[in-house]
Amino acid sequence: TIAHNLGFPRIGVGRELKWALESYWAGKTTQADLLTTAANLRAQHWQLQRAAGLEQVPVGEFSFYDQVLDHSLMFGVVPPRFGESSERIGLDTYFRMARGRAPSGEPAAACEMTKWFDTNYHYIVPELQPDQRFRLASDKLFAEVAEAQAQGFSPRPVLIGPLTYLWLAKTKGGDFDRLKLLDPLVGVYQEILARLNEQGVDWVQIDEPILVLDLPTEWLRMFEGSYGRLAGNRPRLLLTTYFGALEGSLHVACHLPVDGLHVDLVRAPGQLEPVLAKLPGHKVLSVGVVDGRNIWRTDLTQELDRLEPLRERLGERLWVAPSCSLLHVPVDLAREERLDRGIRSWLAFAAQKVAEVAVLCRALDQGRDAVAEVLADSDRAAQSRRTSPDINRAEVRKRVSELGADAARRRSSYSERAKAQRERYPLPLYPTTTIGSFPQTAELRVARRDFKNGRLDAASYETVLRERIAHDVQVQERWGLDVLVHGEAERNDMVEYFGEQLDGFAFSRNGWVQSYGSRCVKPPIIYGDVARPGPMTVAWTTYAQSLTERPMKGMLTGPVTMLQWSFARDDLDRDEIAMQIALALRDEVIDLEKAGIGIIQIDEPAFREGLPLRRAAWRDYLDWATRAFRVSAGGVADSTQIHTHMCYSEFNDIMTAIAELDADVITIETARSDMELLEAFSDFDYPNEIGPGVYDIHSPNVPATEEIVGRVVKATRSIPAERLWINPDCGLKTRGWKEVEASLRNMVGAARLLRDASGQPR
Ligand code: THG
Ligand code: ZN
Repeated sequence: TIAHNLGFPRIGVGRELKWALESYWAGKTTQADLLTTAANLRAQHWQLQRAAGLEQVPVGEFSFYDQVLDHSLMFGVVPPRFGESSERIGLDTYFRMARGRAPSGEPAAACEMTKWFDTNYHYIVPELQPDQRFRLASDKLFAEVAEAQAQGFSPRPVLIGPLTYLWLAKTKGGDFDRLKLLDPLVGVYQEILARLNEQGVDWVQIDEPILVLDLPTEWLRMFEGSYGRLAGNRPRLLLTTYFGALEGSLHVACHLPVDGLHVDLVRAPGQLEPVLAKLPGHKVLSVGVVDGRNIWRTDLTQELDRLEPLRERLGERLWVAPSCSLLHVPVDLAREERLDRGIRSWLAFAAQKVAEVAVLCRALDQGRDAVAEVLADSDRAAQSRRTSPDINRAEVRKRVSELGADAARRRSSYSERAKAQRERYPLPLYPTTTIGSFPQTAELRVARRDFKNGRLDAASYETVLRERIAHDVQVQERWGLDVLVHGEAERNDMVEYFGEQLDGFAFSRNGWVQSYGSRCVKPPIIYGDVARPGPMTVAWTTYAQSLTERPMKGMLTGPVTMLQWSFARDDLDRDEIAMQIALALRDEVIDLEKAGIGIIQIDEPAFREGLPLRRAAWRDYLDWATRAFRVSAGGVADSTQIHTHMCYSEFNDIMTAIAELDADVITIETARSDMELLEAFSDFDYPNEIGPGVYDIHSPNVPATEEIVGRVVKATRSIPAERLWINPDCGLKTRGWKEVEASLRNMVGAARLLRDASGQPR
């Protein structure tokens, strides 16, 4: 039985690639240094996979920034604004496309970035022109194949399939049918496969994850013809699907002229039987049984119970792998010495997952006795996880199960609440506020690091934070904002900060996962029932409120986002985990209210990205996600104003659910689309208050006052002025103080001009 892997994380266990990239971008190291680091990482990762027991290693999934961008380069898909005309496109053009700038060369607008299916990984969106030509424009893949061969590995190159590549792309310079470009694109695939064949490659992995989406028939129909053209001079092809079940694409996926099919049996175990019934007898079936999207250790005995009969049926045709690329999990658990020993025994990162795949295959080939010790260890871990008292807490379960319908409802309707809130806070027309975070200084980061390493005591750390908060409050008063924030000096990542204070969450020290480019996140691990041992934000918020007469907004991360950006337990349904978090937040909201905080924001930036890949599952998700938010917000009086914030969302699909959140105020990202996103809200007749972001915080540019006035005037065509707030697009944490001051002063200036023009008091 062949043990294999669809892709390995490239960032490095100590984030070596991140540091090498950032130092190259800063001009501190040369391209040769960067290439050396990359080659070392590849060699190290191939060795690790072979040592674990894999015969083939994935090659070409290593990327300096993003694997979709690698394909754009390989196909010569470089937008004209980058002025690239060389035969082979180099690394600096590549970085300019990703970042809008590079160590050498003129700046140009960076390519768009968006989420890879339902993950927290962001890819660079290919931009296709109506007359787009494709040509083989990079040798990176072939060079890496040769590199692996020279080191004695058996490389299995990884390609994104032509239909998935086109699906992920967007058209520029006119709205045209991308499928028209399929034919010429397939020509380049033929050329690539022929070259890999010449290199002596045996198998190529070709990823078509769009086969698990609700694919329009015109797309599904194109598979057969294009894969038909890939027959002939090429290595054998393993068609890989992941993140879901094939369903409507089942027939096509099973009958394409390729040599094997990979299916995700973690997300979609039910598809095994239908696939077995359809798959022709000469094809390899690769089963993804080790979870590539989560960090739980596989229960090997239980897995063998499922695999052994399969091995009987398929013989040598059965391959075993993780469910998807391991890009979405951290590198190596061996680095987590500080993690609680019990919890650690339940986990597996990429290095451990590869070893699990190999052990499963050995047991299938040589019998369970050959790996008896590993199985016994796995059994013990599974047993301890099932019975741990830290995981199952009766009082938490009881509280969730006894929740009545009332818990998810505010006491009165929005219009009545709005009256009570206006009485409590007589804010001017066009009230100004910010999303919550202010820039963090180098001093603050050093203090946090020292505090975490025990070099700075708690009292001194607190002093640093208090000074920072006082500063942030003072500048907001000076600049004339109406609703203030404390600036979040005490927080690193918005999910990590809350997770650290809740029971049921654990933290790795090095569990980094690439988010985009060199940027990583360290998702918390939700291992048990979630409960709040005590208030989490009340002290900081009330301290900030004590410094000003103006309303101070309390700042929380919502239940759906906490869940979405964590590694969640797989032994409890997501709706139930979300509800446990919602109840913890509800208590925090009530405590803030008791402490006199009358405006509380519950951020849900990941609300849209949690939407399932298949439409049939949307209703269920939106129901529980909405309910979780409402439970977290539902415990307060009419006069307490609940805000929420959502980033970069395709709102049209979810407008009903957004209205059902029933937040008094929602702030959203609209500046980059020049307020066009607001149309979804006006078409829907959104009933509550909205703060459409009036400038883009992702760019260092300072918006002019007139520009902001123009945007607000545009917004008043969609939303009545009485229900409009004025705020930036998103948090200000990643910006510099200078541009923040200039931008916010202009923003407040714009609000004053607009109030004057409306004849209202300022
Ligand atoms: N938190 C979490 N997930 C997220 C975001 C977040 N997913 C979506 C979006 N925001 C991703 N954006 C970013 C932006 C910046 C960084 C990571 C993801 C970032 N990371 C630091 C780095 O890689 O250097 C590490 C930060 C740290 O040291 O804690 O800058 O906001 N959970
Ligand atoms: Zn945002």
